Amino acid sequence: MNHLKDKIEEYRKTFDEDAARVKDEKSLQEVRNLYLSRKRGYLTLLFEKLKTLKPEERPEVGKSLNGLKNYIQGRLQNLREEMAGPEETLKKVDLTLPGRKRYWGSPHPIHLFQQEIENIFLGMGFSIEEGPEIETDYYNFEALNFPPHHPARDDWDTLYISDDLLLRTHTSPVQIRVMEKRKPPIRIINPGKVFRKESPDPTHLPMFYQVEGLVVDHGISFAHLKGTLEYFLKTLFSEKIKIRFRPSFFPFTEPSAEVDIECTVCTGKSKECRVCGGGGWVEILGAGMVDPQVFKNVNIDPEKYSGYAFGLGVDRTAMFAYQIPDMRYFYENDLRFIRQFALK
Ligand code: FA5
Repeated sequence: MNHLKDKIEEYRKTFDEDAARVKDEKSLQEVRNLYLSRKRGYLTLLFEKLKTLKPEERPEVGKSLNGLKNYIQGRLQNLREEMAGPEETLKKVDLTLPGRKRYWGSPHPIHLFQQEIENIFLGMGFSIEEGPEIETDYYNFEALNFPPHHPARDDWDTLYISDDLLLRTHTSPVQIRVMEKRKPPIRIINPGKVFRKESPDPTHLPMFYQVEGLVVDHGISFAHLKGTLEYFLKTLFSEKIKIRFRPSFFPFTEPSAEVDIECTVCTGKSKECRVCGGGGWVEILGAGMVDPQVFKNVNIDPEKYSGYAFGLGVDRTAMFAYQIPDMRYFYENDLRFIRQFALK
């Protein structure tokens, strides 16, 4: 057995010396035959000798022998490629295959969509405000005219952190924060995350984005609200988008409305549509004229000023803008989906 092991080591060395002398196809073939020829190649002879070893000795020596064989074959292949030169290598490359594009990443589709919304409002002279995601009960509810224990609070499935702190359920608290520190005229939007204890489904998420809007000045009327929202939605979707204002209730606006657009997923043609339930309309925002009690809470005189406010669901609106049947796709982070929105 030791004799065979010595031989394997010896051939490894002599092969390296022989390989170093290879300079053309002929000398390469000679070295190959010397070691690998099926009749009298050095390695072929060693493999035959393997059979003479005791069965328990064979695996170890067999392994080294195979290692040497792989080494010699690999080295000879490299030598052949080195001698072939670039033209031969090019022949092996399929130039008709499409190139591999490197993907650099891109902002999230909801972020891009939010920017589109912001740009439309910036163009109308609105400015952008921010507010905290963790709110007090006062800003999320009380200052917005929800008295403690009022049943209207049940419409907002709230995640409480303590008795007084909560994850904001809407962006409306920013209305109060802005009116507390600034006096009219006010014309702002506030985009941001909101949270509700809800089970996800095609049109509901427990964490989603809203854009709040607030305008306060002398003589602001419902006509201003309607005209602004119509202009906004037509710019965001298209001139042809069908819009519907429906009477509704919010404690902080009076009168209040919810705004629906036609379901762009089925365009009202499918009775089984999972998105609009066959009704053909989908709600995307709540709105109304700022309630006089809210003005009083922030020391703005409701006799002198009036205003409107709205709160738009960004994810829900994006779903209809891109005709996506399920809002959850935005957050599953399947790159095949996400990359379709990437900035080019
Ligand atoms: C509100 O949150 C009010 N703050 C809106 C408002 C603001 C009214 C200012 C008046 C004045 P609502 O709960 O309806 O209202 O939500 C507003 C929008 O957020 C909905 O129209 C919808 O587009 C989106 N939305 C609501 N719940 C969800 C949810 N679970 N998942 C995704 N989007 C939602």
